[in-house]
Amino acid sequence: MSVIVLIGAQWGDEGKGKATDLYGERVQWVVRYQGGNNAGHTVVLPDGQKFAIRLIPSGILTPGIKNVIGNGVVVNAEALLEELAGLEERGVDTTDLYISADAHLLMPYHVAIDKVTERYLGKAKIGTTGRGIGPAYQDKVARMGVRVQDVLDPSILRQKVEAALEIKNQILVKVYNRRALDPAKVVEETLAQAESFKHRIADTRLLLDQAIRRGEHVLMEGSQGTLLDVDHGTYPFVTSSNPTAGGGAVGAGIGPTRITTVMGILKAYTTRVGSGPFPTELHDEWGEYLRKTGGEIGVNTGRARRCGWFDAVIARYATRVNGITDYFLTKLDVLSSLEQVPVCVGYDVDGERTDEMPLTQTGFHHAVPVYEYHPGWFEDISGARTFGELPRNAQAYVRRVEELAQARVSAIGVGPGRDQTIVLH
Ligand code: 2SA
Ligand code: GDP
Ligand code: MG
Repeated sequence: MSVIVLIGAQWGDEGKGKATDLYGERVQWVVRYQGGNNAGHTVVLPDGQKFAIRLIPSGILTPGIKNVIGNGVVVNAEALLEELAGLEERGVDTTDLYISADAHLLMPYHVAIDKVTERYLGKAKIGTTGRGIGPAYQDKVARMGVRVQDVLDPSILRQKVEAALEIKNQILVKVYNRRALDPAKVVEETLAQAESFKHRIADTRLLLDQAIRRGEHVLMEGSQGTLLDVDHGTYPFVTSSNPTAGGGAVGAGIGPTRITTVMGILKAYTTRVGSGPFPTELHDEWGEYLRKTGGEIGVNTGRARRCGWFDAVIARYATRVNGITDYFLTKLDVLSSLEQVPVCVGYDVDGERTDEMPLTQTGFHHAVPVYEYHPGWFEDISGARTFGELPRNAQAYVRRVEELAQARVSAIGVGPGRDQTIVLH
């Protein structure tokens, strides 16, 4: 058996959906362990069909795979049903989707509070997806959350929603000058939605344990990325969960000793959505070039992603905090046709050179990248299927990334398609 955790090594959108889809052929289970419908994973099937997956594990697109929404996820019931309907409309069999009884429900008031808080913060805003993720996790940690299992007991659900709204309505009305939400209506809507997903509620820890004992393979699919982790990321410009590998054990209920592989997904350059420091960000025509060539637009919100060169400091940090054993280097094709390819190997922080993440957030804000320049390649590499078919300079770039990131590159993406991948190990 193997338990693989697949995580983003940068600020998300590294191409995790495609990677999950690729490894999907080797596993029987795909598990989401954190985040919610703030995620956006793109999968392009061999017949060219493109799917944008938000809350549901990407494994849903591979027939025969069982999919789990783990206890660490926050579930917006309306978004879940919409996504299910959208998949079913396109002929996807959604039978094998199980939802942890202990996952939290993301409620309409979380969305309202996320949006008004961002507006209230003005210039200091986080640049959230506006999906209510932060407020939902706040309630979870404050022990005021509503869990998926609560829909099985309407009187408990009512009590919890009433208690939560007692406080939330004060905030919405008094602080933000918004309308109060009616608890009875919220409960009624939640119960109506539950009719369509109740049959999927399960003790998913037990299901996964039984599967692992049978020798089946499990893939834990991270959303967002290492630098968006609430503990290890560029706080406060982060999401409110733990995408890093350790979060996989917690958010799926699979003990850490059972994890066999930690696969980091690493884009051959860097992108970020939302606010926060980003040392290699390009504000010139090269940033625009990467955005256009790489199609760097948010899957959920349609926001343009900020773009910059590859940052080896971040990659090495991701290797360390996740215990990455292997990398999937994506979007190498986007770097074709550049005279030279810059790689950030360290930072100058207020006149001092460092090759590691600065100790403080202020240090990271001040970090100026130190670049080395690699000769580029002009060949179209999207048809390459072996490492040997890559131009020599592209091979050298990959080897240098490997050396700087301190973990081997096991796969390389040369296009968005499922088959546009070079597998090395
Ligand atoms: P939130 O909504 O509370 O999680 O936002 C907090 C920060 O986390 C960032 N974040 C993301 N960054 C990249 N991609 C994400 N998913 C979508 C995608 C984003 C989209 O795959 O394209 O459609 O815009 C994602 N989700 C959260 C967010 O930008 C904030 O910086
Ligand atoms: P995720 O959130 O990490 O799953 O990534 P997204 O789906 O948000 O963004 C990645 C984008 O890159 C998607 O549009 C993918 O189809 C695309 N993509 C993934 N791998 C490659 C690759 O190797 N080359 C190119 N050109 N596109 C890729
Ligand atoms: Mg994404």
